[in-house]
Amino acid sequence: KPIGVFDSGVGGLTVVKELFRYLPAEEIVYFGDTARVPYGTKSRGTVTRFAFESTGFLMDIGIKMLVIACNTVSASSLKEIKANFDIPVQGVIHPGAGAAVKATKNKKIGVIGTERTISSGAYVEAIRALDESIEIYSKACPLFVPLVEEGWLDTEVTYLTAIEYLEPLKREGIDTLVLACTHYPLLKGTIRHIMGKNITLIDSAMETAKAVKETLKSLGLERKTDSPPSHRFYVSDNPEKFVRVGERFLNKKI
Ligand code: DGN
Repeated sequence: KPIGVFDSGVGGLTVVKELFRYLPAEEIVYFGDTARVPYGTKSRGTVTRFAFESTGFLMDIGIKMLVIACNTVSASSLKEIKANFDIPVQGVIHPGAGAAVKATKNKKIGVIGTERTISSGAYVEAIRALDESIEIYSKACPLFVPLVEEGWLDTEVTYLTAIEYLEPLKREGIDTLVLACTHYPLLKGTIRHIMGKNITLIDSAMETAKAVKETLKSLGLERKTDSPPSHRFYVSDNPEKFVRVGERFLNKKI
C-alpha cells in the first residue's frame, strides 16, 4: 500500500519531495485540498473538520501510513486524527521541533508559520517538552504563502516582506529558525540572506521525511519490491494550477 499524504493545497509537495529523496522505493498518494486553501487563517474546528475529510478520503483509497504534510493541520488536529483513525500518523511539528532543540547552542529558537500554526502554540509546547529552558520567539508570516505560490522567490517585494517579518527575530539573537510552514523551504535563500549565514534553518519537510523512514522501518512496513513506484495526486479543485505550481515545489513533472 502507498503512504498517504495530505495538505491544504500544493505546499505539502515540499514534504513529498523529501519523501522521494529519503524513501525512493515508496509509493505516494497525495491529496491537496485546493478548493479550501488556505487553512492558515481558519479556526481550529474548521481545520479539524477538513482534516478528517482528507484523512477519510485517503483511508478509503487504502494507505499504510498517513503523513499530515501541513503545519497548520498538524498544529491544530494531530491528536484528534491519531485518536480517531487506526493507522500510523506522522505530523510535521515534532520532527522540526526535535531538530531545532538539537541544533540550538544559545537556546534561542525562532519559529515562523501561518497565523493558525503560531497561535496554536504547538511548536512552543513541543520544544518546551524537550527542553524547558529554551526561549522561543514566534512570528506569523502569512504573506509568504501567496508570494511563494506566485513563484516570487527572489523578488524585491518578497525580500522587503521578509525583512519586515524577520528583523524582530534577528534582533532577539536567535541562532536557529524553524520553517514551520510547507511553503517556506522555497524561501530559504532569501531568509538566510536576511538572518545571516550563522543561522541554522530547520526544514520541517526534511525532518518529517526522516521520521517517516524510521517509522516504516520500525514497524516493518517498507515496500519490498523492485518494480518502480507509481504515485498519484488528487486535488479538490483546479488540477491545472496544482500541476503548474506543484512542479516548482517538487522540481519534477507531475
Ligand atoms: N500548508 C500550510 C502550512 O504548512 O501551514 C500553508 C498553506 C495554508 O494553508 N495557509
